[in-house]
Amino acid sequence: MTNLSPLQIERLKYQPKLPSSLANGISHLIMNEGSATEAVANKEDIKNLFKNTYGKPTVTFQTSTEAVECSQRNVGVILSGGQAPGGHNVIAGLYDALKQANPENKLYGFLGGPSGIIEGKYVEFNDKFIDDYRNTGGFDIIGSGRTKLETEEQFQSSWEVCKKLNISAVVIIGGDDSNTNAAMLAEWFVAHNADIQVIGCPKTIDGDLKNDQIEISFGFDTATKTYGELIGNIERDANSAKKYWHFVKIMGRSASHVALEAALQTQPNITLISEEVEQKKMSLSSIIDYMADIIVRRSQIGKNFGIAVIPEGLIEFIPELKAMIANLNDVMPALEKDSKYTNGSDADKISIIENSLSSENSSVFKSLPSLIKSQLLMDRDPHGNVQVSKIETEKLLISMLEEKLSQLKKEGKYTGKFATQSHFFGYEGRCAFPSNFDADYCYSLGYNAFALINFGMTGYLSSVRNLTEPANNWLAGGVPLTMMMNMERRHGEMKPVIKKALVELDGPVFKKLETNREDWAMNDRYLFPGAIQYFGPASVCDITTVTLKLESESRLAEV
Ligand code: FBP
Repeated sequence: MTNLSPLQIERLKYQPKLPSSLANGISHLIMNEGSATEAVANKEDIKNLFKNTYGKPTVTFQTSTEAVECSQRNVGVILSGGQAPGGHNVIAGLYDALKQANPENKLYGFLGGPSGIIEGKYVEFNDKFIDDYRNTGGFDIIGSGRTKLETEEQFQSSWEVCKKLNISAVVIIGGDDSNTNAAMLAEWFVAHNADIQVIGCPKTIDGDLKNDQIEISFGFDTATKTYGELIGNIERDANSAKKYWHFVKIMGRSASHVALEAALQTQPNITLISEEVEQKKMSLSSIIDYMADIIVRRSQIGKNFGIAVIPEGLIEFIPELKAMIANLNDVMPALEKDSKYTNGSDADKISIIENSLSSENSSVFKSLPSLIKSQLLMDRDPHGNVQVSKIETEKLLISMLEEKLSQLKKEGKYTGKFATQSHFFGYEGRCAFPSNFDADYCYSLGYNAFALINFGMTGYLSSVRNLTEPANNWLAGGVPLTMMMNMERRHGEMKPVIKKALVELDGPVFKKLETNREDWAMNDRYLFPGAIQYFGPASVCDITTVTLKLESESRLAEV
């Protein structure tokens, strides 16, 4: 590779750490089975849809002194969904495990996400290919995509491609939607006696693919540290100039884990948490009242500046907007087949939508600025999700606050200045060099995925736990994908999907924000985490997120 930065050169040399249970290699492992599992909700529906892969036990690995034979295998790997730091290391870990197990093994990378396996677009990895990408950010090694695997034709052509390459296992590195793909493909292959295993790896900066067995998805650590650095820098700027309110929207499609973690790292004046908004049934105007109150009170003590952190998915949690978006999602599939709608201008579309929604939802839609209306009508992603990254919620809040504050000014209740800057931090963090934590975690997840393959498992998610401990104490194993599934409405139909883990309002992470919120609002307690450190004391370089630390402390306290 040419054009390498000094840091890139150093990171290529980093040797990621493995849990000690995997450190003796794939050929020296024992797999222990736990008890049978059940889906997180809609158990009967999920059991019926996944007749062959439902109810399997969780498994854990332990080293053994006896060597087991590792027969020759070809494996395919897919990067799926949004980029997350460490994806390349998952592939490196998988490759190293596979080659250590049997040098004749082959690893193929499907190009451009799940469409690669359907269309037979692939590369074969070799040492040089893999070495250029070790410990680097991005998914550019093979690219990614969001194709939903669900039709008979897609499954059939994936099978054909695997047969052609003699592939007996596929690893899908993805978030909740991509691992839903993995579960569907695993079931289909078993049902058709295809003899192809499917293993998932928990990826997503959103941090919403977690449960008792999966402590965190990879990428969350690096992405939140990157946003933490950026927010910290903005806090310092705001505190220096003392003239702007900064509104920072933070990526994280649905759950607010990323915004919450970034807030705990930096202690801004206002942090909105979507899950709380939903639970307290806060309307858009009550959110504005809450924010305006802090802005007014700060102005009374001479502080016409501050930082507000806003989760990307907020709009879908505000009750009246949530109901309206659900109605939109139901009416849009039919409208998208109607040329009057598809060929219409933005204004035509808005007017057709206003007439198609229920009267209550239509008036909510009408109350929004036209910019937000058009953004709400943009295409859904292939999994039926609103593309919240394209909705400028931070600007919506600013414009509503401007109105509210000028009203308060007229009433003589506010005399401050409200000058704003808006930011959206998302893409800045998704391809950063993985932190030491993500570099190690991802490598272990990939390595462990091959251990699951070698034991013949299918429909499992690679699981590495005990993550607040040093890497050698991490616990490696697997979790059946069906255990995380429930039924949800997508594109107007009920579908089996992996349930997203939302922020728990009675959990220790949110509680930490809640207890400090008023203090942080008025007394600038800004924290400046600085840039991610890769070299230096472990207390700085290997530190995990506040979320992981608080959740682990709380789990230990329960035992
Ligand atoms: P995944 O769930 O696929 O990991 O994607 C996460 C994410 O980064 C969200 O936080 C964000 O809303 C979305 O992807 C953006 O999607 P895109 O990359 O298509 O713009």
